[in-house]
Amino acid sequence: MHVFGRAFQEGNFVLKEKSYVLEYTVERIHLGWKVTGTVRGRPGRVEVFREGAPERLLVNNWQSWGPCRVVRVRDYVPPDRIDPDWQYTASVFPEQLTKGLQSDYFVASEGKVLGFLSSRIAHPFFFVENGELVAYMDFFEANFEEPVPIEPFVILEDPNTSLLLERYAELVGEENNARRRTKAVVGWCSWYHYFLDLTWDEVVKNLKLAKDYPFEVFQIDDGYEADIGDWLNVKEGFPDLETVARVIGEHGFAPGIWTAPFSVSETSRLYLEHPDWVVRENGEPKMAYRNWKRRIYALDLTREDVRGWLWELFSTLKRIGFRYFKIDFLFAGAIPGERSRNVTPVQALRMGLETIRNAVEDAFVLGCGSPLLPAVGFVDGMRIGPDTAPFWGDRVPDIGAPAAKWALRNAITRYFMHDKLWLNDPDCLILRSEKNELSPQERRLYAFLSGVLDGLMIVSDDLEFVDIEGRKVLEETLKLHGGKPRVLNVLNEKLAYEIVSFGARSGNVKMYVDLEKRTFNLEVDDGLSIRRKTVERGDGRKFHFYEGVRGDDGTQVQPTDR
Ligand code: 7D0
Ligand code: MG
Repeated sequence: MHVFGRAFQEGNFVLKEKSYVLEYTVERIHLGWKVTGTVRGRPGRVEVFREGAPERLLVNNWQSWGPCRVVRVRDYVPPDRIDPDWQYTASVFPEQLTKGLQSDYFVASEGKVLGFLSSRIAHPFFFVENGELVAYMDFFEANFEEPVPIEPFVILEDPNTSLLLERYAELVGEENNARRRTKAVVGWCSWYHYFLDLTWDEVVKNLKLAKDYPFEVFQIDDGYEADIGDWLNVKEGFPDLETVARVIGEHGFAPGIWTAPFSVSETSRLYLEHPDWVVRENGEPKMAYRNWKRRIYALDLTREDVRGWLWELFSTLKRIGFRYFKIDFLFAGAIPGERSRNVTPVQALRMGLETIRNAVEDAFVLGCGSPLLPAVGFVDGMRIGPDTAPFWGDRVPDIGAPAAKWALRNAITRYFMHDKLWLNDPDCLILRSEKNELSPQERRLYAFLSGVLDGLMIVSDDLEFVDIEGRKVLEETLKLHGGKPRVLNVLNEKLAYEIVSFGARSGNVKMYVDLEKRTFNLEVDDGLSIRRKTVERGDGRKFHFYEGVRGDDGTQVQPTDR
């Protein structure tokens, strides 16, 4: 094992290269070693670590929607083409994906976790080349006259890989001053029923029905706005956003709203008025991605005027009553390209995230479509998987496309980030009995597993279609919530997981879930000899559910004060 090209050894070292000087320390920490240091000059791409690649590797994509999965290193076949419309969801360096196996930020293998503790300036990642696992930090084109900190790197070893992943997340949380809210966010979101066909009548209808649910937050998603970028202009049929927030607040919920704040549609007023605000390539506006049948550009977040606009936008939304902000397609803020200042794309992204955080003060921010490490410390919650869907998605490829199956897989493999980097959002529960291809068992599997994993609990249904059975599923789900989850066999390849959660509201919970067979088995033990009942069957087996409620989850999203 080599660190900065030198056989592994504790101590202080200096690496002098033509274009940069890197001073670093390798020191022992609990369960392993930590590498810290500073760099000056124009480092470009720096090799941090190198050793023989293990047989199986947990590889992680850089942003919310991308897969986090176990790969057999020798069998890995890179894709021969990356969809240019979505290339930057796959990587900040999409060109290299056809050349080999990449993992962003960390990797795990049996008994070992290698990971970077931050992405403040550089993009840190792993690549398998010629049977070797190599870690890099890429500083893009940046040139540092004064030394800047490198992204700290850790090597962790213990037979219990789950423990190591949790330890890694703990270190990342400390390093980035992670925001730590400990209580549940339970709510409603419009997306997975209404998609872009949201209407104000349906919002009001659901607000009335929501009174019977334990929701804190009521969030409108994509489908209210005039265009991408024109967030304060509503589409036809919607009242102004001040009214939207007021009506939601009057029904007793914290008003929530979706935006894609670093994205600008080619058709938007924002772009027509400020064509100079977007990231460029060879002087021309650069497409960040294509969606809504349009080219989407990325805001240049290094511009003072852009950040002024962003601050105005979010402080206005806060002032008119919104308290929960789902901010989406954040990767756009970090695409490589020409910006007003010579900082890295990662620094640019963080300038935008910092501006939003300052504008909304202590309102709840949910990151989505977001590079993971750069967002730690700015967001309260984070989507950690692809979109769910009202279908299982057995034939949907595992590349970030909507599917209940792949959303759940990521919720499992990234479970350890929860409560350490942010609150994990496993994406919405879909409980309705109509307009839903999920079987009753698949709905319960999704909900119960989300409960056991302790993340956000957001329902996304036309509540008119949620029957007594759906209501019961939500009630049972909330009893499984509130514990400390651990996935015992996170590196298994069969998508058959064994998960425990200590101290959930109904007691200690054990859940076996098989995402291929779509079956589960759930056991609850409250440590007392109280009555237990059989509630559900998975895979033909019975499991037992104990009565009783424990713990408390108060409100953590501020209500709008009026
Ligand atoms: C996830 C993708 F991989 C690609 C994409 F174009 C969108 C996406 O999910 C976002 C977008 C779909 C919407 C609204 O436009 C929802 O808010 C969803 O929850 C997000 O994750
Ligand atoms: Mg918790």
